[in-house]
Amino acid sequence: MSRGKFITFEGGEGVGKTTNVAFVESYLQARNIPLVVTREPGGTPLAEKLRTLLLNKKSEAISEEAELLLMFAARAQHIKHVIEPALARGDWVICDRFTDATYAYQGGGRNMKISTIEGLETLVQSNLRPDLTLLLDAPVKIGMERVGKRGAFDRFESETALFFEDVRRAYLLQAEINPQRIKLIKANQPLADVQQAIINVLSPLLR
Ligand code: T5A
Repeated sequence: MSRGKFITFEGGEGVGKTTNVAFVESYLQARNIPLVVTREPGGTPLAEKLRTLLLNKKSEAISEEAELLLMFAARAQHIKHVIEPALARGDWVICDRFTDATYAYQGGGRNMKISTIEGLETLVQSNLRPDLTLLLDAPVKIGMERVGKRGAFDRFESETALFFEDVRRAYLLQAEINPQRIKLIKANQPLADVQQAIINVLSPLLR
C-alpha cells in the first residue's frame, strides 16, 4: 500500500479555502481516491476544543506565545491521531490550513520569530510536510468583504487590515521559498476559473 498524498489549502480570510476543499473532495471522490478531509486548528476532539478557544473573541487575552503553542499543540494531536494514520493507510488528506498558516499569522501577523516557528515545526512534525499546498491569494479587501457577508467576526477576523496585509505578504514569501510545494492560485476570479486552476495543479499528482 503506497502512502497517501497530503494536500493543504492556505490563504487569508475569505479567499475560498473551505469552498475549494469541498470542490477537491468531490473531484477526488469521483476518481475513487480514498480521502480524509480535515482542518486546522482542529481535526480531533481536543484540537477542536483548542480551536474554539483560539477563535473565541471572548477568551481571556491570549499572549502571542500561548497562541503559537496552542496552534502547535492542536497540530500535534491532529498529526498523531488523524493525518499520519490516514497517510499510512494510503488515504489522501485534504487539510484546510496547516503550518504555512502559522508562518503567515503568527510569523507575519504577530511578528513571532521564524526560527521559533521552525523549531516547533521540527518538534511536532519531524519530516512531515504537505506534498502540495494550494495558496489562494486575493487582495485583503476582497476576502474581508466575503467574510463580512457571513456575520460576526471571530478573534482573528477582528484584526486590522494591516495585520492581514502582513499575513498575505508572509504567505507570498512562503510560496517564494517553497516553489515546488506551494502553488499560487489567483482567488479573485470567478469560482469556475479558480477551480480550473486547482485542477491544473492537482492533476500531476493523479498520474
Ligand atoms: N490560524 C490557523 C492561525 O493563526 N495559525 C495557524 O497555524 C492556523 C492553522 C482559522 C483561523 O485560525 C488562524 C487563521 C484563521 O483566522 P478558518 O475558519 O480556518 O479560521 O479561516 P478563515 O479564513 O476564517 O476561513 P473562512 O471560512 O472565513 O474563509 P475561506 O474558507 O477561505 O472562504 P470560504 O470558502 O468560506 O468563502 C468565503 C465566501 O466567499 C465565497 C464563498 O461562497 C463564501 O461565501 N467565495 C467566492 N465568491 C466569489 N468568487 C470566488 N472565487 C469565491 N470563492 C469563495
